[in-house]
Amino acid sequence: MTEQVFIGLGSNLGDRQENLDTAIQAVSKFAKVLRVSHFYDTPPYGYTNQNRFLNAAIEIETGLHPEELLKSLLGLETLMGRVREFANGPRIIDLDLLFYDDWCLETRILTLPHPAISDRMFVLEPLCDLAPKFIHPKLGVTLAELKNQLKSQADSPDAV
Ligand code: PH2
Ligand code: MG
Ligand code: MG
Repeated sequence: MTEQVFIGLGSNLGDRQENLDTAIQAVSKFAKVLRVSHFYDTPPYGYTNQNRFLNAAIEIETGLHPEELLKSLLGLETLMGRVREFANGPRIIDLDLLFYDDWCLETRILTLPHPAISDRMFVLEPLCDLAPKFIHPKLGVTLAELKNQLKSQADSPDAV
């Protein structure tokens, strides 16, 4: 069994709250959902011409290997009707495997930790609800520190 596995959830199409609730319920069929973060209404990051997102994170316990877990998450996205049109575009549901204990790996289908954690407040904020002291196994700093770093970057103006 795993110690600390975190999944990030996001939705910006249809009933966003219902989509996240449905996804969490469905994840609990193949993993034990230990904790759910607060839910955050966030501005779209990356591709900005789309609806706001509802984001959250969950902590789970599982006997599944990371790639099996990823396949279960992607299968659930498809089951919920997700259609991939373009990168960072609108989605009914997005389920990202963020951390699998302290595993660092790069396979054809999976990178651990998820490569886009430290620059995304919509990921760090819910993660910090669950585990502010969790150490990012590649960067060697806590999630709370990453969140503070990102916040101070966003606050400080660029020199011209
Ligand atoms: N997901 C993306 C791209 N941009 N922006 C917000 N606010 N929330 C997301 O979950 C999100 C995003 C690609 O995964
Ligand atoms: Mg994502
Ligand atoms: Mg994804």
